[in-house]
Amino acid sequence: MSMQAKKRADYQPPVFTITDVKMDVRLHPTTTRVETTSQVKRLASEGNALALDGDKIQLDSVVINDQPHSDYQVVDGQLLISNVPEQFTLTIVNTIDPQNNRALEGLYLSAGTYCTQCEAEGFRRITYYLDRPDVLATFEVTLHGDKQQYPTLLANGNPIARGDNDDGTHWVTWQDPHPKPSYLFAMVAGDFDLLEDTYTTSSGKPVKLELYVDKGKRERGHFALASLKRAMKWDEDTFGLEYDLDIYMIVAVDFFNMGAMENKGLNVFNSKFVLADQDSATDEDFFNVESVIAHEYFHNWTGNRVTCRDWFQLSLKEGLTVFRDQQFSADMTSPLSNRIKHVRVMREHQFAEDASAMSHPIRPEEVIEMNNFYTVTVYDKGAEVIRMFHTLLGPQGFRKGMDEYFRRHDGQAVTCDDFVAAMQTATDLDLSHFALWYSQSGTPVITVSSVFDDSTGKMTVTLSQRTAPTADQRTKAALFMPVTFDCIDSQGNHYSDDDGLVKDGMVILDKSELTLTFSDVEEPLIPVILGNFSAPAKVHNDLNAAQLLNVFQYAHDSFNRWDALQSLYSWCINCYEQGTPEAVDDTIWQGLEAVLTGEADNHELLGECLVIPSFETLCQTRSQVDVAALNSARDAFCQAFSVRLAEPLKAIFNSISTSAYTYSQQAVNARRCRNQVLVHLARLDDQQGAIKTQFAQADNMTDTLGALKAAQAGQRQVFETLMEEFEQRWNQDPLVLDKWFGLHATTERDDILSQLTLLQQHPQFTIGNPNRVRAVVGSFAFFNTAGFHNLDGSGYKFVTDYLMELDKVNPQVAARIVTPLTQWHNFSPAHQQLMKTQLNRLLGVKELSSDLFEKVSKSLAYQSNSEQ
Ligand code: 7MK
Ligand code: ZN
Repeated sequence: MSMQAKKRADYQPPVFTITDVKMDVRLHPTTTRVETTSQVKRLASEGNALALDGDKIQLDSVVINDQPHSDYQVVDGQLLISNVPEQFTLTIVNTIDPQNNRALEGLYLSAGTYCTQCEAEGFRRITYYLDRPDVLATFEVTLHGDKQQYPTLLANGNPIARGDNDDGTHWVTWQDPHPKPSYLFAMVAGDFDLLEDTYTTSSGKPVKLELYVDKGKRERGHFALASLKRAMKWDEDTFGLEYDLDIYMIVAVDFFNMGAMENKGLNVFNSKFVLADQDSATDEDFFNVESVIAHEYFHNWTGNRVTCRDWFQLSLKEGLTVFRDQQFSADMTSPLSNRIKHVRVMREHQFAEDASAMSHPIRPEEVIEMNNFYTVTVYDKGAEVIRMFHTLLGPQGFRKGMDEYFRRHDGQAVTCDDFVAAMQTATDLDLSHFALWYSQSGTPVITVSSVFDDSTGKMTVTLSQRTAPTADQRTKAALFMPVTFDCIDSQGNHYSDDDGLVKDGMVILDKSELTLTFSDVEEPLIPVILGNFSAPAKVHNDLNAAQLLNVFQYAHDSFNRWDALQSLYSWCINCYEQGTPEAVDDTIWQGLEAVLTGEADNHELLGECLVIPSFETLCQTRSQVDVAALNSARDAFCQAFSVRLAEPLKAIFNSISTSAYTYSQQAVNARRCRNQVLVHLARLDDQQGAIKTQFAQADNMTDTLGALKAAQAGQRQVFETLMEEFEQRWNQDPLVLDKWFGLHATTERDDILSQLTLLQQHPQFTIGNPNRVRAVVGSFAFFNTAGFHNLDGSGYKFVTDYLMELDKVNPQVAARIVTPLTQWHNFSPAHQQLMKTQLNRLLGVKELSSDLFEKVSKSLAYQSNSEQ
């Protein structure tokens, strides 16, 4: 393992390439034998040795053109083979140990299933290879395994032959005709239930669809399969993209580090993004299944057919594919709640990452451990950048750019610059300035300031932008941003600017400052910007409570309306923090009451507007946070909200009926709204009955969990009773139990650490399963604000102790969970000290993984903005 950073600027094309690979794999728990025969060709003249990547594998033999070859050595994990011809056949035999592979990278055996994960650099744990995305080869794979234990043997592409061996094993040969990089390689062996279907593409080609799930879980797979068909249709309709093999397989496994993986023709999924039925899955789970199924399917074009030249270009495929899955979800469900969901991710997580030691552009400049760069910046900010192209070009222009991208680059491994160049052909706008989004990190802040002149009736509104220095970059330049602009008065009239700079409700902010003028104005107008979150920026717009309520009432853009209430809540919480809760006066409560009564039938908008900003979101507009003070201010405001608005809240609750479960958008919105109202009612002593009734009567997991979440905010005794009942009902179903683990781990209580210890002793808990670890330790570190940030330091220490154990088992998951500790700079000096103490303990660990090393060492070296 290397602790050395690799730099984007140091990219070199490969010296050799591999065009064809034949693999023969004999599965065995501890000594799986892998024989790999590759056609190797020299591309560049300099350098003699062929350098192959390898990790944790046992080399048995090297053969070149059928002759044993001994001129090789293993140096720093690489196999250096000297004295090789210009073009040759290379056969390597090695063994690997899938059973003891608990990092879940490469080939591993968990819960009786063999499975692989190769992105980003896991293939080198299977055999020595040119494990880089710009080496594309066709693969033919023969898998041998015990016929009883592993009746299903899968690999990429189409099955071309199968048979039985004399020793009770059987074999299947798979051929993938599409050249691919090694990170898209996959194999699976197990004993599954199978769901089958077919899809006929728009040009009339039939495709076999196969979904493999754990025995007994077949009925929970139907929604995923239906989602796949919707995604296939959508990509044909929206982008003219058809599937390109005869068979598309999805395998759901319980042990998986991430959400899912787009291996060519053979997706592997974390079972939580496949299995869903009304009893065991919430509306949110259904949504996630559909969106992750679509995401992996869309990768077939954006990722597989056109792939990344090197890992610094990860956003080329991920930002684009996230944008595509977001558009799909918006079309399948509803645009507003989708947009709000993604903006919450940006504000709670991406802005925090940008303000931390791990700050990086969507196309990172340097990387120690690639696994650490599957980030909200690369994915979600990357998708926001693609969205800006879409906004600027319009749907047709964007489609034209995409067509050109595929025309130029199908079958190639390319860069983000190649993507921008293809998009450029679809527009007269100069996109060169836009390239800065790929190289500059940090969150731009747009400040709105206005001057109203009573005597002339003129008003000017100035938008200025600034990006603060980040850990990785000191100097910043002005970005190119499409900014929606709406200007209203207190009666709800809308105004146009004198010079027509605002076109179709949008202005381009491409310099540090821009001024708009308005004439014939009788009162200070209210500027409303960044509707639909048109650029990934923060906004400073000093509106008072009355103005924010005006925005809610009159703005054209629903996102702006929602956002105005979020700002109002944040302002109110600030009053509580400052010890002036009375500033939240009757006019404000009446305004909020008007929101509730006025929108009582708009369940989608109201459901979102009733969510008080999370602690994490509130942190983004505050510095040196005193956790207990902010937390109790937020609690106090929530309490007042429940008491002051009890009557309209009860009225809404009673107006939404709970009819038999269907997963339709209208029903989802109604349930979300009702459950959100219930959380507010739960803070009232006389409403505990409503929670118990809902829990007892629910015919679906959404309402069951809604009752539990409400109970978590309500009386402890009710919560405990319902949680016990839930555990008895679901203790044999780990995927459902994760919800219970998560609720326990995020409950505020004095004895939370002993509770966590109990959870870890639960029969279903194991450190080897990432879903369990995330549900217990991850939920605590990310979302149990009071417990994690306890000023006696015990929360930080608990997480750190656990990470020390976890790092030996699964460094990738450990490095994700360490994130909240690395964001010490958000908090007050006392917190900072305690957090850094724990980070230092981690850094002192012998044989710390490169994953944790990179994040912990960067975090400790970081001088936060306030210290600069
Ligand atoms: C999503 C990579 C894979 C983080 C979020 C995913 C991963 C990590 C799914 C694994 C993916 N290529 O499709 O992006
Ligand atoms: Zn992806």
